[in-house]
Amino acid sequence: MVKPDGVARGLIGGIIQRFERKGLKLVAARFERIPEKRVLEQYREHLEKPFFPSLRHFIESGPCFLMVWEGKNAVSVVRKMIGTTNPAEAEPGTIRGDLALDTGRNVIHASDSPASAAREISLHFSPDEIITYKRTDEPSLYE
Ligand code: IDP
Ligand code: MG
Repeated sequence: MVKPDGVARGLIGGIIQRFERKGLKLVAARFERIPEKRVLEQYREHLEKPFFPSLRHFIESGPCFLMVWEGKNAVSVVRKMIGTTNPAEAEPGTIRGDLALDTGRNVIHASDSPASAAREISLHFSPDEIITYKRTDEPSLYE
């Protein structure tokens, strides 16, 4: 999901374009201010961390753009594309490496494993919001 800083900076379109051009398929999306309950649930592993209050406050401060992307090894591919948590250390060419400076304003969230992806998708989307369709370039994307 594009976090409130990425939305405020007008980065949604450029981020979508990166994933589309990679060959990933967008199967669900929503633009919303995430309610407190789902913010706490999404970041539950960080509840006791010192940065949690500011993280939570920031995520609740404005709208986010939530997306589900599908494709071969989508979770690990997307994690590589977003770059490391601290944008100052993120490789150039990654989203955080190209577009951010500060850990607390790192523009984008992505699930860190297939298990957390399954959990986060079901937290934010109902099954009928996940859309099945074909991209016409699929035969050229996969061997
Ligand atoms: P990730 O987003 O790369 O998966 P996590 O360790 O899961 O990184 O942390 C979740 C989010 O919490 C980060 O993206 C960042 O916005 C925030 N965060 C993590 N560590 C710190 C920190 O040390 N200071 C401030 N914010 C942090
Ligand atoms: Mg994480």
